[in-house]
Amino acid sequence: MLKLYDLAAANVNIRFRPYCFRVKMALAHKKLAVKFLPGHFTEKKEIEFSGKNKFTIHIDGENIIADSWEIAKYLENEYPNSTSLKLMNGEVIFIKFWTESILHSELLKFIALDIHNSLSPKDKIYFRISREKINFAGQTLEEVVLNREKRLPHFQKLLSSLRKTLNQQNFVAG
Ligand SMILES: N[C@@H](CCC(=O)N[C@@H](CS)C(=O)NCC(=O)O)C(=O)O
Repeated sequence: MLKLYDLAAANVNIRFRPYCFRVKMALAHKKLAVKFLPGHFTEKKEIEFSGKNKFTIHIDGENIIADSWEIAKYLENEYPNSTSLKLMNGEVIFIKFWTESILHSELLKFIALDIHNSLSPKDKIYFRISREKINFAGQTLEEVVLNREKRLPHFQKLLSSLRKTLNQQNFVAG
């Protein structure tokens, strides 16, 4: 059985991390069954065996693969008879980079405090300190989400090409 470590909130049924979602979508696309193992920001001991300090970690028997893109490549190579992820298609690469450089950071400006509030007490401290420093140049999470309703139209505009694409076809990649 394939296994995937997946970051979780205080309630382990709440999973919110985008890179883990990518792998879940890839596994679903390839119709591969997987067991999800919940992880936490401050409990990285669980994934020490992988030599990495970030989720996403995927286990397939003896094989341990880290990083969502590497996992996708691995799944393509190891499971060639299931539906292809078409990783080399231009639009897939474009979506990967657009998501990482634009979508994630813009979305985080809306939901950072909600993520924080859903975490366990220890994870809350870690998330606040790391995100305020790394993602928001010292702004507090509360300052970051301030006036988010007013910023919504701008964010919706950023999504307009996606929206138009999905009005025309069921999936971004056709
Ligand atoms: N490039 C990696 C990024 C992995 C990543 O950023 N994982 C997040 C969860 S989605 C994480 O583990 N963060 C832990 C931390 O910030 O301490 C991938 O594609 O999997």
